[in-house]
Amino acid sequence: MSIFSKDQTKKVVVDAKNHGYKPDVITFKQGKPAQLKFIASDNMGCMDKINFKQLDTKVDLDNNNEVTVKIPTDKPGEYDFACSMDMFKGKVVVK
Ligand SMILES: [Cu+2]
Repeated sequence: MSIFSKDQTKKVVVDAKNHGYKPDVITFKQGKPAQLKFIASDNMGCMDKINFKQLDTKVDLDNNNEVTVKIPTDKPGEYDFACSMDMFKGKVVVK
């Protein structure tokens, strides 16, 4: 699901379920503001934390219903994210 707000920010909602992220590949346009919104679920296990390696960003979904992560779109790139055990993975593509 994509949501565009007034300032043209593209927001993509990512379901963080027990067995992976939906969607697990998210594409944004270079130069347009971009955000990911993670929705937590019950019984998250190791998915209660998300690690964006290249962005040096860690997200804590524990006790939260949703967390928003800003994605830099100033240049093209790929940013991986994964659960705290590096089992479940997703990818953000800026192009
Ligand atoms: Cu895991």
